[in-house]
Amino acid sequence: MMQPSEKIWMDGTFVNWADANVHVLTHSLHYGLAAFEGIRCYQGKNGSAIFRLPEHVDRLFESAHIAMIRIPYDKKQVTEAIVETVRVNKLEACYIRPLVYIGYGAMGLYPGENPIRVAIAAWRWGAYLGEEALASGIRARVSSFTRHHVNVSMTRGKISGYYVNSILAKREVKADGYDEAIMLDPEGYVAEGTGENVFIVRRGVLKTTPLTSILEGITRNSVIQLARERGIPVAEERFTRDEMYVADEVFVTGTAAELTPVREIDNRRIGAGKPGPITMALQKAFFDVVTGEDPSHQAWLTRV
Ligand code: PPE
Repeated sequence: MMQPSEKIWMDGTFVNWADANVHVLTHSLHYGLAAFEGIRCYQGKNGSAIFRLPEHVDRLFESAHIAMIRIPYDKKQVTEAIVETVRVNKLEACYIRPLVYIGYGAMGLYPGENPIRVAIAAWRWGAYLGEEALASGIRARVSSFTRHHVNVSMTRGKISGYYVNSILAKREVKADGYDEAIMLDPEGYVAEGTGENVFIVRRGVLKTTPLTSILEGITRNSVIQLARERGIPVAEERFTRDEMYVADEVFVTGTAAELTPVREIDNRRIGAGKPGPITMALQKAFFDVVTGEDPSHQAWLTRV
C-alpha cells in the first residue's frame, strides 16, 4: 500500500487526498488514452529539489500532443502546480505523478468534446525495486510479450494505455519469481523494461537501445551525459538478448527505478553476478547529482 499524503492538485485546485475522485464513466478510465509523467524530488544538502522538471513537463506536453489531447494549461502553470504540490504536502523527497486525462462526457471511442482534466499527486516512494536491488542488482527475464511496434503505439508518448503491455509482462515474470521483465521489439532486439530503459557494458563500451521503439527516458539521457563526462564511450545501438547474456554489466534506468543493476537474465549470470564497476560508478554519479553532492549539474535541479 502507498503512503497517502495530504493534497492532490485537480484541475487548478487542491483537494484532500481522500476526495480526489472521478466519475466512473471518465473516458480515459475505459479506453486508456491519457498522458502521464513520473518525476522525483530528492532531499539534498541544499534542501529539496525536483530532478529535471522542465524536461518532464516538456515530455508531458509531447505525450499529450501525440495523443491529440489539448492540455488546458500552459507549461508554466503546470510547472508551478507541480512545485506547489510538493510544497503543500511538505514532502522532502517524493515521487510526483502528473496525469492528463479525458473526462466524463460522451462514451464511445470518439471522445468528442469531453473535458480534458489534469491531476498532480505526490507521495513518498522509496526504491522502486527495493533497496537491495539498488545495492546488489535484480534478476530479470526476457518477456514472452513483445514491446510495441512503432506503428501500433507511439512510444515517444508516455501514454497510459501502453502500460497494459508492461503490466502483463511484469505480472508474468513476478509470478515466476523474477524482479523485472525485459521486452524485445517486434524484430527481436532488446527494447526496454516494463518501466525502465536498458543499458549494457561490454569491453568498456556502454550501449543502450536507440530511440526508435522506446520511451525517451530522462534518466537514460542523464546517464549518457554522466558517462560521456567520465570518458566512458556510449553507443546508441540495437543489441540482442544474447549480447546481454555475454555483457560484463547490465543495468536499467528510470525515474522510479533510478539506476538499478541487473545481475542475472534468463537464468544466466551477468558478468561476475554482482553489480560491475561502471554500473556502480554511474549509480554513484547519478545519486551525487540528484542530491546536490556533486554541484556540476545544478541546472538539472529545481529547488522547492
Ligand atoms: N521506459 C518505460 C516504458 C518507462 O515507463 C519509463 C519510466 C522509462 C523507460 C524511463 O524513463 P524516465 O523515467 O524518463 O527515465 N517509467 C515510469 C513509471 C514507473 C511506474 O511504475 O509507474 C517512472 O519511472 O516514473
